[in-house]
Amino acid sequence: MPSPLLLDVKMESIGKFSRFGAALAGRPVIDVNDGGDHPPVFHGVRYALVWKPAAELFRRLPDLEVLFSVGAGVDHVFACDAVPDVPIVRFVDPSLTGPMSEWVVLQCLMHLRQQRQYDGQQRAHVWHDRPQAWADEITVGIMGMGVLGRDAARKLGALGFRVIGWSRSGKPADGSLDGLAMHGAAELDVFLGKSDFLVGLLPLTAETRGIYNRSLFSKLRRGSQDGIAAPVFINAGRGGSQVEADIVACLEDGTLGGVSLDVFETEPLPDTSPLWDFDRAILTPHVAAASDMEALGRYVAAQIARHEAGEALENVVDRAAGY
Ligand code: NDP
Ligand code: OXD
Repeated sequence: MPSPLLLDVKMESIGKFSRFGAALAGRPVIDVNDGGDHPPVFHGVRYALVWKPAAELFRRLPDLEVLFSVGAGVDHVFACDAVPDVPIVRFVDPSLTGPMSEWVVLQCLMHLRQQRQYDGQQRAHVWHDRPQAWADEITVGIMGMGVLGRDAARKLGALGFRVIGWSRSGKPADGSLDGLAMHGAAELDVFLGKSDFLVGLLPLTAETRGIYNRSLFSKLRRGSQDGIAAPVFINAGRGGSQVEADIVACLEDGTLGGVSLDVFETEPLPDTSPLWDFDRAILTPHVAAASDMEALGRYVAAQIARHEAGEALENVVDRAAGY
């Protein structure tokens, strides 16, 4: 009998459980949120899949061997106490990467083609053509050149945008950048000074908390391109990396021309947030790349099969770095 997979997943899309279960190929599942009568300690449970798990969960899993994250990010795991000393495997899959790049490309095009301004003209029945810059006049700076940043870079590059990237270690960007790859604090200002559109695809760690703030926005390239309200900030990494009071103030005083945000300091975004009411703010409710449950089930099953065959797990988090 295979060891069960324990689930502690608080997200709406986990509703599609049937496809998830089928993809697990017969492995039993214990859902700690199913309202059932669960034991205080889950002896014999070697695997768990979590999203924002209960703070005390890990104390109930003495036999845990591998911890899986429902998403690519693992900040929700490190927010817990007593994170066990087992490999933490994050979700990396084309079903996540592709949609994220779609979202990033969509936002860059919305700002490039001034769609919000044309929406306003449409509402006011105004027929007026605006000066238009082209993609090859815009530099998109991507903060976070990991799995998601590299794919977005490739796809933006294919549309003609100039793309530059910034990361922690400056690992080679495997050809996804034809522009500059920069890294570390020393190169950040140069990177920002070249960026018309700034895309955030960083994980949330102690180093990246609050990194998108007024000081950073004020270093973006200014006064750039025809008609476009720039610079633009686009974030789908984590809301904890952005200072929303600064974003609001920077939209008000023109330090930022526009923003697209998928992630927020508090989710759901409180009804009282001024961000809701800016024409130049495009907001989506943390949906840039939702985990597909069937793909996730297949992924978890494949990783467990590797583990049980004595092969190395893939996409294991670096605990010291926090992502
Ligand atoms: P990766 O781990 O593959 O990439 C992370 C990138 O961030 C790497 O390039 C890394 O640098 C860089 N980085 C990390 N810390 C720093 C730092 N202190 N300074 C500079 N660069 C840093 O992650 P993914 O690309 O798979 O995912 C990124 C994030 O996207 C996730 O952590 C998650 O928060 C978010 N996400 C959001 C979703 C949504 O729907 N909104 C969906 C999926 C993910 P280096 O290359 O040197 O290691
Ligand atoms: C993720 C997310 O980290 O959906 O995958 O935010």
